[in-house]
Amino acid sequence: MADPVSRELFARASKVIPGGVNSPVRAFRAVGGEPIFIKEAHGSMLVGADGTEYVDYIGSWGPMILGHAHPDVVAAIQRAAEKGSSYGAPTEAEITMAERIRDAVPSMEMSRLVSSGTEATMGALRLARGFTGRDLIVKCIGGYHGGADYLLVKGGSGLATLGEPDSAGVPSAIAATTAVVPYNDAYALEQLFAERGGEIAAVIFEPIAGNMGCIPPDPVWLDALRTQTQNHGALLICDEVMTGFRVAWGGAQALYDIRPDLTCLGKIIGGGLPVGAYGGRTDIMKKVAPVGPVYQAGTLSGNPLAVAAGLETLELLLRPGVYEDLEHKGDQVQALIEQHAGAGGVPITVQRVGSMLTAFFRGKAIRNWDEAADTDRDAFGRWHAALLENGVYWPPSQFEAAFVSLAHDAEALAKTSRAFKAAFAAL
Ligand code: KE4
Repeated sequence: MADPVSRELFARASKVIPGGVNSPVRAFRAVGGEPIFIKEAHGSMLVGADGTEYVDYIGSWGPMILGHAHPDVVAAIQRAAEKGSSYGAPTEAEITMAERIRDAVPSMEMSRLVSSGTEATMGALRLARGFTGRDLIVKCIGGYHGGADYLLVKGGSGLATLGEPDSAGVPSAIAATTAVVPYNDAYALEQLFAERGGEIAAVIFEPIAGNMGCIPPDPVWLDALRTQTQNHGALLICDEVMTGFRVAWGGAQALYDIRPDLTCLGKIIGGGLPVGAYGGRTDIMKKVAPVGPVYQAGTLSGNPLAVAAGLETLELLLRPGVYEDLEHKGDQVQALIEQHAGAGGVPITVQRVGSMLTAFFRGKAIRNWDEAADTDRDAFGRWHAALLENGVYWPPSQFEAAFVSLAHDAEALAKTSRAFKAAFAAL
């Protein structure tokens, strides 16, 4: 049960904002109850509207890998703000960001900054269609790549939670330009290419699925993605909005040795401020306006404050041992879930890559959307509510990944352990 202050705020919000939230998943509809409103955050902690502190495993859905309100990031934003908040003209910092992205993710020889992950995937897909002269795009059932019409086809994340494979308002003619295959299904992909390979502009996929819960890729699947696109003249687009700089400095493509044609980034590269990016092979990126015929633009693209926050965040992620530390912290959280679930006799499968993980309420491994949907969401909802009662704010959906930050210290993990113990016992 949400605290009285949050309940009052939610009632007020619901009068002027659809569902009382600015993004559906925040409304707690997947877990029941009403959302806890947040008034501030620091390190690994969220502070609720009534002052209650929670160990945070949402991490703003990925960006807050350093923890909240990191002093160096705050200072970088303050310094930038004192010089003005937006110019609508190029700055040196944007060059530095593009160079930093290229150095970290070598497949991104050139990149364009935008203001969200949705814009990044929209830009990449329009570019793929413009470059290939083809219309059909392919995505995975349960994959989520933001809110563009042609991507809201059997979506994951919020859409999956809503149980609506398509969104209202998406014209059927637009939806028909998107084909879907199950995640980790190389055979289905090969079949689709055999039937329609000549029509396919691109395949866009999450190299680690995060929007149906955390599902690592099968090596055969990864190989089929690269082989099939290569053999049929289609582009391979890695949507690393969530995994970029999360699972490794070079993202999931570094972890699994993938060489995509285009990559989408977001979240962490903005350090909590609105930044997305798409980029890839120079010959493809040179099709983007103003040098090429594929138009894409944005008033606040490359915004000085957002780029300052992103550059400082990336700088701090370059420190030695950061990803080993994130791996260790992620491993500790996984071990705590398994320990306390086991003690409570609750069938749980934890799937994790580095510091992103999901506790699936199912006793078997999950490889795709259908298996993710075969989870006990009622139990998940009760577990989520019990965690909140015990001071842990876990992502309010079975179909989301949880995120551990560098700020999750021994004290935060001890609080988490006590909350896991109480929550599993309460099931
Ligand atoms: P945004 O437009 O929300 O910045 O990014 C869209 C997006 C694109 N690609 C991937 C792989 C993503 O995970 C996302 C957004 N992720 C969700 C969390 N699963 C955002 C949370 C929300 O919708 O409120």
